[in-house]
Amino acid sequence: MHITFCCADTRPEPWLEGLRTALPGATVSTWSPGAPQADHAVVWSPPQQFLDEQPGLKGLFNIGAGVDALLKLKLPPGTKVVRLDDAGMSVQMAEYVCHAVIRHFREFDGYEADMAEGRWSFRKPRLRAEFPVGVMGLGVLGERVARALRQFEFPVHGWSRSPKTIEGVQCHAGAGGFDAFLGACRVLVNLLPLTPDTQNILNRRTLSCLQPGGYLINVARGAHLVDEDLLTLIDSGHLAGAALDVFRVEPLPSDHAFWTHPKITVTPHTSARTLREESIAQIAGKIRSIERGESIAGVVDRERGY
Ligand code: NDP
Ligand code: OXD
Repeated sequence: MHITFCCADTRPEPWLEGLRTALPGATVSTWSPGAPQADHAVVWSPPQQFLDEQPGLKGLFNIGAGVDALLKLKLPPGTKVVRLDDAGMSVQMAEYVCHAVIRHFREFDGYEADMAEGRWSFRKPRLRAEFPVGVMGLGVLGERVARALRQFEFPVHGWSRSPKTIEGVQCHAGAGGFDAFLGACRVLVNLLPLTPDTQNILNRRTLSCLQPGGYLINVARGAHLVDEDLLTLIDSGHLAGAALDVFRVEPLPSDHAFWTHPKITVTPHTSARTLREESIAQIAGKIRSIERGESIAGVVDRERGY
């Protein structure tokens, strides 16, 4: 069995070594133009030439959860496209989102500013009931985040394409349930995949539906958000601010208004990092299953886009 590795911005050696250890007997190598056909590929943002030259892949394993960049390419029709299925990401995402919600709710940003000025001053406690949090996308990451927020006793709403039942979370579904979901939330967390249906979904109209003093946490993809609309709504006072981890252009250009806006927190696409060991174990397990003719979880529905 031959496994080829083609991942942009990733040091190949530890991955190759890990895959060789997890799949003894397999030949594992980095792809270069003209390389022979492999059985499976481990990829992140591969060039189109790679896919054109590897039409017979059985599995194309993305080393991230989001497959939007991959699905923009022309993919071999018979190949299974497989996303990372948690692999240590959901706990990181829960940490990031709970931190962002609590930092905003408890005004820790304000206390940091006070400390910088040597000021000892209390802020009035806020009521959790007045900070309902909405999670857009209740998949592998969104469900974990919604459950984690419940642990802190925030009222939690969730929105997904198909109806869900999650204990303690008020679930809304489909286009018909979208505005009621938004209107029920003051803090909005985006964990949707980027698809033609969800591109620009965080815009002036939808963000205006949030309760006054709304706060946005975008941890999914930059192209979900219309940047100018967020700035307009913060500057008009309808939104209190935002914590942003993902951007239309990454790295975020140095002259972008988000860098210096006092009500916006920027992090460099780091809310849930790919963990190498967990990811290799998961991918190797799925390759073994495919080779045994078994079905696997995490196969992307190309029509749906996630
Ligand atoms: P999943 O595919 O497991 O979940 C996607 C969820 O979104 C599902 O609940 C799905 O509904 C819902 N959904 C999809 N389309 C729509 C729609 N049109 N309307 C309403 N709901 C919709 O994805 P993950 O939870 O694993 O990941 C989510 C995204 O997070 C990734 O696609 C990626 O972009 C981003 N991400 C960001 C990272 C970072 O570091 N910033 C790290 C990892 C991921 P249903 O359940 O009904 O299908
Ligand atoms: C992912 C990401 O999709 O890192 O996994 O954003």
